[in-house]
This record gives sequence, structure tokens and C-alpha cells, in this order.
Amino acid sequence: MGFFKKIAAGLRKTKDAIASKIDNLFSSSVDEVEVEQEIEQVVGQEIEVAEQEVDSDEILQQPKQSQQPQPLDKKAEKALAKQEKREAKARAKQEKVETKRQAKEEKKQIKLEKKRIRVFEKLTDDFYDDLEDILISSDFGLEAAEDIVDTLRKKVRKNSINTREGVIAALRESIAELLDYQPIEFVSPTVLTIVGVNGVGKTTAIGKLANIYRKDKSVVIAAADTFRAAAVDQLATWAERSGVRLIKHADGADPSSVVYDAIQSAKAKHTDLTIIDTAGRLHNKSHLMEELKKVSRTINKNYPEANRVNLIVLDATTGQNALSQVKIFNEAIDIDGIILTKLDGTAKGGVVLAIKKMLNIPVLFIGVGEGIDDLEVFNPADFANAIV
Ligand SMILES: Nc1nc2c(ncn2[C@@H]2O[C@H](COP(=O)(O)OP(=O)(O)OP(=O)(O)O)[C@@H](O)[C@H]2O)c(=O)[nH]1
Ligand SMILES: [Mg+2]
Repeated sequence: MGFFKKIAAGLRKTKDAIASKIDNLFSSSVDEVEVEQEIEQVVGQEIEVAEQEVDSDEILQQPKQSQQPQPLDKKAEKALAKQEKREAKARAKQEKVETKRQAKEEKKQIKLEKKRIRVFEKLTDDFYDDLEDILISSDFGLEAAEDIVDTLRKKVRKNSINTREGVIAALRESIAELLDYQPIEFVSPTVLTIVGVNGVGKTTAIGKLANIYRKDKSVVIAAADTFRAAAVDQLATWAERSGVRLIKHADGADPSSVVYDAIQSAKAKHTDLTIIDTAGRLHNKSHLMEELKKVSRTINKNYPEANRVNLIVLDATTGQNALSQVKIFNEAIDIDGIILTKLDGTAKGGVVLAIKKMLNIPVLFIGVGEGIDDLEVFNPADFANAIV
């Protein structure tokens, strides 16, 4: 669907920061070329000098062989002996140059290899540290950033990765592996309770979910956010848009009584999926949590045969703060998964990794806009591609 078309400013920032770090690492191979040239220059000169010595030696001149073999007089014999001596000397000199040339070539290769390793090692150490910093500043949190960089290091070492593309692929894999999760099945009948602080996108997510699941399930939604005026109307609009049934009471009614009615309706009509909208803000936190616990008890007591799934909605732009929201709600109601909204905005995306690493609660859906189709099943590999 729209996720890739919508890679937003925030995710793009993360992607660009990581890409430029990796590009820097590999553009540093220019240094390696310089090293090679430097060595070549020195070694090349030495060899040149040695060659000149040989070249300029008059002994190197080939003996005149065109002469007819003649009986040798003493003088000629002496000259020939001298010539042979010169030739032997020349050969020795040439051999020496050759040995020198070979030795220098070997030395050059060793030196070069050493420098290559040194340059690479130095850069990768810096690189890993910098990469970790980039991840942390993209909301990954320290633990997830360390985890991913460690996994990347291992992959690089194990597979001798030394290309830009190789590093990018290994980093994507490291991220996707950390995010891997077991999808949750909404087996029939399921009661899906949606919680989260105010304004994160609960009601919107319910509208989008209803629109997805009504295609192959019967769906009813319950307006159990009776706290905020207009909350019921907002949900009613979504029910209409997605074409599902709505159970509602008047503003200010007891949320548990709305849930009770929704359950009775679901039972009577054999509805596959009952989705419950809840309030995000009450007079105080403990009031909110007590109300949620009461809703939870109502479901357990009146619909024990139903499969229960509790999802928390988090606004991705709140970054690390989302972690403490999960912790608080998890104390009142067991959280099975996350709907991460507003990934189409300024969110840098790393919070997905932070939550998975710290709480081991998977992101199941992502919200990428305000429209009815802007909710997607979370795909770790796609997400990794979007931020690296
Ligand atoms: N850009 C963007 N906006 C979103 C997304 N999800 C929700 N919104 C917007 O966020 C605002 C709040 O959404 P709601 O669904 O009312 O949030 P809520 O959690 O139900 O809020 P309360 O009922 O007040 O607790 C609305 O303006 C939505 O259109 C999303 O994925 N992307
Ligand atoms: Mg709402």
C-alpha cells in the first residue's frame, strides 16, 4: 500500500543519516588508493634507479657476434675472455635487479595489505560508534542501538562484508531480525480492546481496522469512550465510513455498560470481531486505569469464550516517551501488541526498535496518515528498508 510512497520527513532523515555514514566509510577507500600510489612512487623509483645502473653499464651492450669464427690468436683469446667475464658480470647485475624488483614487489604488497587493514579497522571502529549515535538520535534507545550495531559487526565479520551494499543489507537484516514477531490471529470471536493516551489515534485506528476486517469478518465497534464529548460521534462517523455496526450510549455513561451491550450484541449476532474504543484521558491516571480494569473484567465475566486481544496505540512522534506509556497501561491490562500511528510525520521511527527491545511487545500495525486506508500490517523487512 502507501508506506513506501509515504516515507515521511522523519524516516527519511534517519535513512539519510545512516546512508551518509555508510557512504563516508566507503569513500574513505580513496585513502587506500593514495597509500597505494605513495608506495608505488617510492618502490618504483628505487627500481628505476637499479635499472638505470644496468642500462647505463656498457657491459650490457651485446657482444658482436657477426664475426666469422677465426683461429684465435692470443690477443683475440684475451679479448674473448674479457668479453665473457663482462657478460657474466652483466648477468649477475641483471639478476640482482630482478631479485630486488621481486623483493620490493613483495614488500609493497605486504605494506599495502597492512595499511588496508589498518585503514579499514580504524574506520569501522569509528563507523560503528558513529552509527550507534545516529541510531540513538533516531529514537532507537541505547539498548536497541547497541543490539543492532553488535549484530551488524558479527555479520560483517562472519561474512567478510566490505562493500557499501553489503553493509546496508546487513544493517537492514539486523533491524528486521530484532523486529521479527508472531502475527496475532483474530480468531472468531475476538474482543479487541484499544487503549492509549489521548490524541494518539485510537478512534482513527479503529475506523481503519474495521474497514480492513469487515471484508472477511463481521465487525461491531463499541463506543466505550464516554468521557470526551463528541468521542461517540467521531466513532459513529468511522462506523459509517467503514460500514460496520456501532454500539453506543450517551456521553458520560459507564463504559463497562457499553461494553456489556456490545458483548450481548456480538453473541446474539455471532459477530467475529468486537472492537472497543476507550477513553484516553480521565480526571487522573489511576481513574483511567481503574476504568480499563473494569472494562476488562466485564469482558472476561460476560464473554469468557472470546479470544482477547489488547492493543495500545502509540504516537510515533512522541519518541521514547511511548515506552513509559506502554509500561503504565501494561500494568492495568495485558498489552499484546502495538499500533504505531503518525509514522507519516516527523517520527524518526527508531521507537519501534526501542519498544521491541525493551518490552518485547511487537508493533502489529502502523498508521501512515489520516485516511481510511492509511493503516498497514507491520512488516519488519519493509520497515528496515524504509529507514536504512
Ligand atoms: N498524520 C496522521 N494523523 C493521524 C494518524 N492517526 C491518527 N491521526 C490523527 O490524530 C488525531 C487524533 O486521532 P484520534 O483517533 O481522535 O485519537 P484518539 O486517541 O482517539 O484521541 P482521544 O479519543 O482524544 O483520546 C486526529 O486528527 C487524527 O486524524 C496517522 O497515522 N497519521
Ligand atoms: Mg478517541
